[in-house]
Amino acid sequence: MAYFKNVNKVNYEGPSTQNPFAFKYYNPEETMKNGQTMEEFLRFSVAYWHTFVGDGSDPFGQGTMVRPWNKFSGMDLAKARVEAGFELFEKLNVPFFCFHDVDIAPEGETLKETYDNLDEIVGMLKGYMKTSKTKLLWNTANMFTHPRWLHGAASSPNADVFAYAAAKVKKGLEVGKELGAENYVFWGGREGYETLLNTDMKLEQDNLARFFHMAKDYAQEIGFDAQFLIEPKPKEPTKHQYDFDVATGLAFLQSYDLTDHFKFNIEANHATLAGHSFEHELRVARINGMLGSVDANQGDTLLGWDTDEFPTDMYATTLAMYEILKNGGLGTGGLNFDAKLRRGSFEPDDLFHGHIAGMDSFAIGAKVAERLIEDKVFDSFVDERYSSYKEGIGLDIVEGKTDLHKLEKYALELGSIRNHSGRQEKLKGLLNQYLLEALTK
Ligand code: XUL
Ligand code: CO
Repeated sequence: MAYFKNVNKVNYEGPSTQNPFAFKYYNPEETMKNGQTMEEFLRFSVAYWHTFVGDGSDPFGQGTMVRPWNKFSGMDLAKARVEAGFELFEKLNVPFFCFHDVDIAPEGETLKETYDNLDEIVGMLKGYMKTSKTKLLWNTANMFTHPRWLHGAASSPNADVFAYAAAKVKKGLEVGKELGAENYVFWGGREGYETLLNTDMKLEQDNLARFFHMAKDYAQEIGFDAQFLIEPKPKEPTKHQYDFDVATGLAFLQSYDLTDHFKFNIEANHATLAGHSFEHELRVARINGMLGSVDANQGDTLLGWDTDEFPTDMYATTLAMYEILKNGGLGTGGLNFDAKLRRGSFEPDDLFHGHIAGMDSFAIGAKVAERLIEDKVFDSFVDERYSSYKEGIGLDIVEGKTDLHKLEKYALELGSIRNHSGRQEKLKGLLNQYLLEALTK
């Protein structure tokens, strides 16, 4: 059955096309400067939860999304979503998708029943994946929706909940292996606290680390070599989440000897919720060798919550691609559209409009960023800005050849200190020039 009757395969038609169901900038076959095709480099992925499950409900109103598969329920609905899924993947020509366990199959009355439901749908997914090019970028366990997680999962004060969470992740790792997932994601939706008055923070964090170690051990035991990823988010749903941002997550991984097994999945809107820019989080991860994957979306600067919009801000996509190119790509990671349509964009066609806009925006970002890097627009400036560390006292500092005695002696002999302009406005103007040039070429 065709669920998206209005849309045929979405092809690249170039910037002047009038066809709304065509790519204007994303040309999967175009070779980038690094020799990879855009498809190989950008590694786009569809998020199962927003695209096939999300109904558009918000705290004030019920769902609005018109989805032809919603005439089914239970396992029939789960199966219809798989059919709709592969139709959309093929029409959008995306290489990857991602899901939480509960997105693909309904939870049963018991854990065993949940496993059975999962097994049936995983079998069906596997069948579809045999003939489709779309692969699994990552899977994860939803440990935040059901009431059992009300105090957390691996950081719950209730050991039974910890055990239940462990069972879900064990199953998730098996499913990931079965479907050839390239990564496995942990996002601690309820791993945090509401008030310190009832919280043993030390035990909760120790337990979270124990949980990650057990997951890593089990993955090794079954030969599942996916990259593990932590997805930082400061708050929402909890008031304070332990995976607050990349820097906090990194300190956690370092404290608990987990850095060899984890990288970060960075979500744009989570960065802004933490008071950072998207590129800041990518930079922190990159310079620490921890940039694994990206949840591509954007927030709204006028709103203080996670709006998960499809990414269309070309400054953000350009500066994100700048970091990703500097990282040498995302390795086994990708650009997963953890993005949902606005409540008013309720028609199935809108799913295509959202993804096309997002894919085109990142393609523009990639093209602009690779030119900025090739022309050393910022690099040459940054290089010059730090040139005092390439010789004399600066080189001694960098090479560890000084101490406070030597530096004091040097400072006492200094005449006047001369600083140089940071040229922020000039650099921003250059960024505009490169963006516009890429768009008009
Ligand atoms: C929630 C969020 C999650 C993770 C996976 O804000 O981003 O969907 O990506 O659990
Ligand atoms: Co996400």
